[in-house]
Amino acid sequence: MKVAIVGASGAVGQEFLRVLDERNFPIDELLLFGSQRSAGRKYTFRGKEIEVKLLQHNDDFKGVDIAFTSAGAGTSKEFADTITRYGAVMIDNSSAFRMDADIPLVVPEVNAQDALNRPRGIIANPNCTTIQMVVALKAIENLTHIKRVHVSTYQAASGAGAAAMDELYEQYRQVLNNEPVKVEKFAYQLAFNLIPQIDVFTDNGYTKEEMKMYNETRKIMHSDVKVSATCVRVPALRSHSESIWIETERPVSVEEARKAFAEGEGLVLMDNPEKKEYPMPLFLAGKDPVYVGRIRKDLSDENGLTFWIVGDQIKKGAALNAVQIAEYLIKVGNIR
Ligand code: 11C
Repeated sequence: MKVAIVGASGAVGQEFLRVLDERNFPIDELLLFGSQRSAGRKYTFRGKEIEVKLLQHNDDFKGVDIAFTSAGAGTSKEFADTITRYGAVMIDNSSAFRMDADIPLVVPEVNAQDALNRPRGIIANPNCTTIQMVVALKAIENLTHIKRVHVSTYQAASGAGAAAMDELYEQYRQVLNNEPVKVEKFAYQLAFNLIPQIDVFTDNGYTKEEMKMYNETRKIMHSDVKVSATCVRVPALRSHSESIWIETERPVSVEEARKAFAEGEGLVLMDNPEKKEYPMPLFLAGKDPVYVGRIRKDLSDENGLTFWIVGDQIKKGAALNAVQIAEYLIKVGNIR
């Protein structure tokens, strides 16, 4: 398999290198691409040093089977034709194509088969908050239809990239040293704070991030579910957390939900209130699954259930989900 990573120097690009290696992904040749800024950097993969090439409109993607792209929506749009021209499957982590009718939007635990129908050779990887939420929702949707979701997210600095993670560290250091706090990657100081805005506001008062949760969830689940989200940036480093309330067609008991989550693909049940066991971002960074805990009946709605999930934003929320899509294509013999 000839594999390319576009955006190799970013937080997600670097995670691709780790995930591909730890999952023994079959690679004969790995190509790394980046912008002017990262071209020339060298990274080691399976003992071999690979230099990042400048992403250009040329024939570099000839012979490439799979291209994982994570360099922003603008770059994905500009280079999609160049990347897919010779038959490479482009698995794109950006928001560029997610809602296009002829581009599948895939979370393997939920709708792997959608990846087989890709007229433009592109498969979109959903937004991180959507990915981890639909993995959990699927376990309940298998029992009874979910009609409504209310969700508040607690999103780590990692969602804004590697430089934003560094900025959070720096801000804590600056505050503790009584130095002026530098704010570049976030709208406000994030250290010792919460910011109830991720991405820009849309006309209905919701942010783009919140509308992604609405639209992407419906597309992935092939569902008429309504999703109302409040997305908040919190000073955690790299795992996103979500407080989720669902209304189902028929009531689901806590015991039934626990069993469904425990057996759900890609999920780990961590729900033991007596022992103070519940998912927390500090302890779950770097892990593959989505963790579920704090499962309760909603006190205001017979058909309501509420729970808490945590998933590593860079892993399941980005690189791991994309690699799992590729693994599925290999498994069913559908790469070319
Ligand atoms: C964040 N979810 O946490 C965003 C990052 O559409 O892929 C990913 C944005 C996207 O800031």
